[in-house]
Amino acid sequence: MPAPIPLSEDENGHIKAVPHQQREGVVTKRTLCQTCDQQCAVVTESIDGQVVRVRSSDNPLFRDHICMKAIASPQTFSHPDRILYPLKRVGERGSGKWERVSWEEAMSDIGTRLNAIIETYGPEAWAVSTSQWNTATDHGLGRRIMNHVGTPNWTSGVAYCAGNTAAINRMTYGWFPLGDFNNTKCILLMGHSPNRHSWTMIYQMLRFAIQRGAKVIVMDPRKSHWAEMADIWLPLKAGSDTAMMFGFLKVIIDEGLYDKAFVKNWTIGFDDLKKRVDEYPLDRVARLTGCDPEMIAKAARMYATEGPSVIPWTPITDMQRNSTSGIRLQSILRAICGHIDVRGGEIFNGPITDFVIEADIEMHEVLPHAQKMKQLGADTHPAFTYRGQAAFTEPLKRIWGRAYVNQNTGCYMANPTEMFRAMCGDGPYPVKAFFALGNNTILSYANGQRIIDGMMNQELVVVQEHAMTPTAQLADYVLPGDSWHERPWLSDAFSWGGFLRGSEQSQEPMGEAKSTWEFWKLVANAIGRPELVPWDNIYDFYDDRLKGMGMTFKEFVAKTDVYFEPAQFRKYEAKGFATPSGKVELRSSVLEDLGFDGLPYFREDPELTEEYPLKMFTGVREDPYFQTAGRQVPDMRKRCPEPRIFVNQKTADEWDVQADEWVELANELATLRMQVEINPSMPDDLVRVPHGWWKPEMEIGHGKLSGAMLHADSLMCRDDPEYMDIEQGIPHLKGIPCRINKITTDATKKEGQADVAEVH
Ligand SMILES: Nc1nc2c(c(=O)[nH]1)N[C@H]1C(S)=C(S)[C@@H](COP(=O)(O)OP(=O)(O)OC[C@H]3O[C@@H](n4cnc5c(=O)[nH]c(N)nc54)[C@H](O)[C@@H]3O)O[C@H]1N2
Ligand SMILES: Nc1nc2c(c(=O)[nH]1)N[C@H]1C(S)=C(S)[C@@H](COP(=O)(O)OP(=O)(O)OC[C@H]3O[C@@H](n4cnc5c(=O)[nH]c(N)nc54)[C@H](O)[C@@H]3O)O[C@H]1N2
Ligand code: SF4
Ligand SMILES: [Mo]
Repeated sequence: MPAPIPLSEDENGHIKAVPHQQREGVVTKRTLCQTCDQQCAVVTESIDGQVVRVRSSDNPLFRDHICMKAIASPQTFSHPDRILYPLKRVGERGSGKWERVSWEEAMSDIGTRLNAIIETYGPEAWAVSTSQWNTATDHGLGRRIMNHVGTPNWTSGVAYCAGNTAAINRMTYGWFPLGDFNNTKCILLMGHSPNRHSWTMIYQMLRFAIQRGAKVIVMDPRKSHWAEMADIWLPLKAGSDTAMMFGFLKVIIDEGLYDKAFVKNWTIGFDDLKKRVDEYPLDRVARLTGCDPEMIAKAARMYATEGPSVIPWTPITDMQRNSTSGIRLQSILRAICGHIDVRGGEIFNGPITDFVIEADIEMHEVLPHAQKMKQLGADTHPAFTYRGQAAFTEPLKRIWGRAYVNQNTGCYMANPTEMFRAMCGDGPYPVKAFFALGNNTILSYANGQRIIDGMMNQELVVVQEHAMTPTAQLADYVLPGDSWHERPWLSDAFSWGGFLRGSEQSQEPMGEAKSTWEFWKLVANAIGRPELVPWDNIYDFYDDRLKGMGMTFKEFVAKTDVYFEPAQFRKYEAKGFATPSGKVELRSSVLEDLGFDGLPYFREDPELTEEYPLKMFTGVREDPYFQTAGRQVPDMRKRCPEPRIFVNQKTADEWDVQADEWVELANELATLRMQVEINPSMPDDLVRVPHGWWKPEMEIGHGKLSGAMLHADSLMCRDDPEYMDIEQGIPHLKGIPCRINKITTDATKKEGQADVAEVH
């Protein structure tokens, strides 16, 4: 096997792409990187059938759309610890003992056991958690099988990130629009902070927009690199974005800066909204957010009048206890300022004509109504469940021709917290079979301990992975997933972008790795429902979906880098919006019918206590890793070897901690161990906690989970009602009370040191 080419570094340790040399025997393929959801167009180079290098695309449109994770991907995918064969648990669940089995043996047992569980407890006892992009080749096949079998209990990481945004945007105008970064004149970043190695494509697009003269407003408690270059930086308190947007609206409405004709003709509920906004005079907003009222007013005027403006999608507002109101206020701002479905604003891209979209594959219409209503969370936090989205079926049909169009896979999800409760036996009915596909479940939601308990309480746990993650360690079967080097792909940007792109397969799968699409085909066979997947292989499947466009997948990829239909603006003038009223619902009839406030509101965080006087947020993504993945890759790990909290010097002094010191970070749920970074970007009394830490080199098995029990933020993320959004039921990851403990006792000190020593 040829060795992957090592990364080339400059004198600062930064990654340099190696200049492209056409070497003899090198085969190049045009691909879409799927290490994160950006899907950057990149070129793979293979020698003797193995990808050894990944470089930037030759298409000038995509120049420099590449980050260190893509460049490191040959090293990541050929890592000696990669899962390459099906593994079956031997011994107790979580004992860390495995034997290699064939796919046939694994799938036959999985099929038999799944059928037995469905027969005993009902189909809803089968729950699935996935990632949107790690399982990109799924293309809705999993939902299709689940819908036919009769279980609504599918959830995903997108419940906290972009999927839930899509579902809530619909409450206002029936769809989740996408920013026209190429033509915008004003960008409002609500925390969102892409950089060279974090969402590289968006980073490049934002930079180009600024070079063209676009204004930038940044809301961020931390002085991020975007805050430094912004026209206006609002250093708001963590978790106060919703209050801030009320301040924007107060100024915009009072000063008449909104699009009056649009509001008159295309919205309902403006007077009610105005009354609610009047409850938020600027001095109140200034108190709630900690920002200068004059600066708030300036920013609001800039957003309203110097547009067309965009509020790029951001997970920051997805993960707050006022998240539904926050996302609603974003959409209300866009709408009343006239920034929707206009050039340079936020555009309603519909499904591509003559293409079989994922909603057509998913077939939500076959799941009986009674089963839809059983979806976990439907009663308590329905916003993104079938129940919460039911009012959109008719409007979606009217506008886009289909009753169930999913966007970012997020519009028909079970609520994760309710799902894990049911897995523990504390739900309305038992969940007894759990599949995690490309999703490190224990680390990727809130209240990780409950997820562990829920997994331990299952009769069948199946994980498809690249690595022996903490989640895989509690499985009955760990099945090898292929990588994006090893599969073809057809992307419609999860029905969000309105464009279509293809990715060539660069090499054969290593070992016995299979795509998630193939996994689901095997599941359909194993449960005796082969008719649900009538395609022989993924190429047939893609060809079938492209048939209406008159080409095969291979023809499509050979010809096209990006396929899109020319943008049309103000499409609502012909058919209205995909809401029950056909208008932009400033006061949401859907939320009201579900029993919630139809207008946005702000709930203040509970008072801090003496025990937990600090606040923490999870985030500021780490360049070398994608979320919980990649810490086994040496070239990446050396850039970010340990989980580090950021605090400023003042907070460090108050808590008597030094740079690089190992400390405990504690709250009601857990005590983690992290290293201190004194970071001047941080405000007082706020702690940044990195997301998704575990150490693949540490001991596996229940109770240890390769260091996850010491380092995973999910263990500290609260999902009790005080710290959850009401309508969606997602946790507040931007302002959880906590404290710092010095590691004092000899025993813990020793353990702490051992932990550190193991890594170096
Ligand atoms: N507590 C907490 N929870 C969070 C967040 C947080 O900050 N804190 N962040 C949220 C956000 S923003 C997101 S986007 C989600 C992310 O949630 P996920 O996307 O589910 O999480 P990842 O850690 O990226 O990926 C999980 C696993 O996929 C595996 N994998 C990678 N590629 C492939 C593949 O091609 N095939 C297969 N089968 N497996 C693959 C990786 O090895 C990794 O273990 O988590 C959300 N959850
Ligand atoms: N290298 C790399 N890149 C990634 C990822 C990765 O894991 N690794 N993950 C990708 C994914 S899935 C996502 S969702 C994105 C997330 O990427 P971003 O949207 O950039 O989110 P974060 O990096 O978590 O935090 C961005 C900023 O939010 C600020 N912030 C914290 N709390 C608040 C708050 O309450 N309000 C406001 N307004 N700001 C706040 C932080 O100070 C920080 O500067 O990154 C993507 N890019
Ligand atoms: S930002 Fe990096 S990891 Fe994400 S798709 Fe682009 S190259 Fe891949
Ligand atoms: Mo995300």
